[in-house]
Amino acid sequence: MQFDPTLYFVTDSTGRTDEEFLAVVERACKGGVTLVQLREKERGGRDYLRLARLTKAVCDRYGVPLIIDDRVDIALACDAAGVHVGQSDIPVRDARRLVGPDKIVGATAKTVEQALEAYAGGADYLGTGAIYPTTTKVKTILTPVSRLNDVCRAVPIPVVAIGGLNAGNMDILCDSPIAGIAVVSAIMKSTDPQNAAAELLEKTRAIVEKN
Ligand code: TZP
Ligand code: MG
Repeated sequence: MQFDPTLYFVTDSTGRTDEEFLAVVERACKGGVTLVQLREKERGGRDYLRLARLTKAVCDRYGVPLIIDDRVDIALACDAAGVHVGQSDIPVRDARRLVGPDKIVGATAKTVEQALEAYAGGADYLGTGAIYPTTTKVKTILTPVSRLNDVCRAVPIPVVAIGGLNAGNMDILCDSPIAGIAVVSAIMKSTDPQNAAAELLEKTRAIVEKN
């Protein structure tokens, strides 16, 4: 499946009603995010699937592919565009086998070794970070930009940088051969998610097109 990884909005519904959460997703889509990930660590399968269907309906209206974090079953059940697996989730190769060739499989890779393994297993893109300290994912080890760049050069698939990124600090990536960035807080916690997304998209495009 074709996708544009330039501005990958990873969501966090914590502390919001469905309506409030879906309104943020909609504003982000209006602002130009190119991919959305539903990332729910606390919900059981039934509740995760329910929110996935609601989120997909919003994303579909804007033509933005929806990726489901961690759960191949939820991705298949809601007919999402794909699934994202981390190093403690099922291996990329198994995720690929389960979803088939037509869905997007993304993977977290913090080292060149992990990147090569994910690519060999059939990953379509990689997420690498955390670039900056983040309160969204506790116990995340920081990834130096030099290592991010090594990961980008090691595989022929898009690599997105993640972790603590916002419009004010992403210049650290100005010489990096990334395909995009992934953010949670910079959009989720913004008082104006649409404008935040538009600004991030413009800045990320400038980096991606330059390198
Ligand atoms: N993986 C590495 S850092 C991170 C994830 C899911 C969280 C990024 O969130 P934020 O709020 O953009 O720092
Ligand atoms: Mg995971």
